[in-house]
Amino acid sequence: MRTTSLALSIALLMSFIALEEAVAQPKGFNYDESKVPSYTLPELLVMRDGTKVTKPEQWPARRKEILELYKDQVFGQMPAAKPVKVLQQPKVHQIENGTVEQFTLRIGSDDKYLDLPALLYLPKSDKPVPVFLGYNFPGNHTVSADPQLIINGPEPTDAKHARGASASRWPIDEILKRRYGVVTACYQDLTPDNGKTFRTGAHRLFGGENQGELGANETSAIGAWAWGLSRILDHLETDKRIDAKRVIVHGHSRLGKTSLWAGANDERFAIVISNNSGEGGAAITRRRFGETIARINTSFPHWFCGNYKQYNDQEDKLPVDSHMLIALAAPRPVYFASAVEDTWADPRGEFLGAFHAGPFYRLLGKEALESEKLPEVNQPVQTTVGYHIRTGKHDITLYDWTQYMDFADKHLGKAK
Ligand code: GTR
Repeated sequence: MRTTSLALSIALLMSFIALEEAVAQPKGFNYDESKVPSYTLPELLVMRDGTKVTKPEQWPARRKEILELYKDQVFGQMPAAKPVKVLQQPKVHQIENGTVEQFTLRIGSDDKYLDLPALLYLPKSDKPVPVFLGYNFPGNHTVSADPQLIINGPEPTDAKHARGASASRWPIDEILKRRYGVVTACYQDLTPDNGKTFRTGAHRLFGGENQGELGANETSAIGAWAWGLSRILDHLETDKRIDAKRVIVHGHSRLGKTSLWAGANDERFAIVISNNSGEGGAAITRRRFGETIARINTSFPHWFCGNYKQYNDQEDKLPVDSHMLIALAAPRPVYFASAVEDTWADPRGEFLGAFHAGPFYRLLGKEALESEKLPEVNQPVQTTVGYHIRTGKHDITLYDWTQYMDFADKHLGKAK
């Protein structure tokens, strides 16, 4: 009797897992490691004219080449900075482990601007604090159930946009207790995540009144989101309570692609963290495992520039791959996280992207991932290039945050 009910429970659990996987694994894509095609990665340490890169002095020139390729072929041009100011006095209140400040950043000139509602948590500290900077998905008020958080827009009616809806992704108290600050804004308040309307956000400030599909190397939505993170950093540099030399840029999924691109362009970010970023982020695209270029360009045509469309089903023609995007963070610490059930994002591909960026780090005298073998589950490796794969789904969890804080303590010094 007991055995039967146990067998039933296991069967139920298995069917639940299968259902979960079916949802996370769109059909018609490869999830079988033995079917990954053989591929050759573009050389990281060879200049476009064929010169080998063997000395640290050659790094800036090679870095520039890779950055230009990414601007031209993948994410589009990175617009020049615009002025940033705080619009009115922040709304401040206390919580158990620190202070909450809500304010609006006005980005741009007096006649052409974008107003971005921002949320800042500061721990109790009498020293300038390091902060984690990253966007949230559904709105600042979803970060915590705190009733004092301002809702930007109408009162939400669905669970996904309710107060505190994404609180599990923002363990604010744990972060504050470890003396880190948190600054966030809703990514859609910067640029709408919509193929038709994305130019109604930050793009208005970049000039050019394009319509329709993205131009060849026009700034993509990911490009605009990354640009916005740098504008928030411009503001953080003016706040004496924040140690602007210890700003850690992070993001999950599409925002993990964004944090990588922000860190590549803006060397003021002290650490770059990319959580479950998958295709177009940390994953080696030539593996064609899970999501592919053709699929992402079809589902999200506004995420990448026009030139990127020519690589649909032509991965081998792409002059870059994710190891090169990751190498743009060097010599700064960079961290990647995968999740076992997140096969759509290709966990092994994410790891290999980080692994193959290693030569750039070693050239600059830093330690990188040593083994090509995927680390054991829940066993983080925290050299200057850090990585873990945890149990569970596509998400950002307290487990992920704990590793990020350990990594930041280790590489930037423990926050006080
Ligand atoms: C998926 C997309 C992924 C990832 C994810 C997310 O639909 O295919 O590349 O970015 O969205 O951002 O949640």
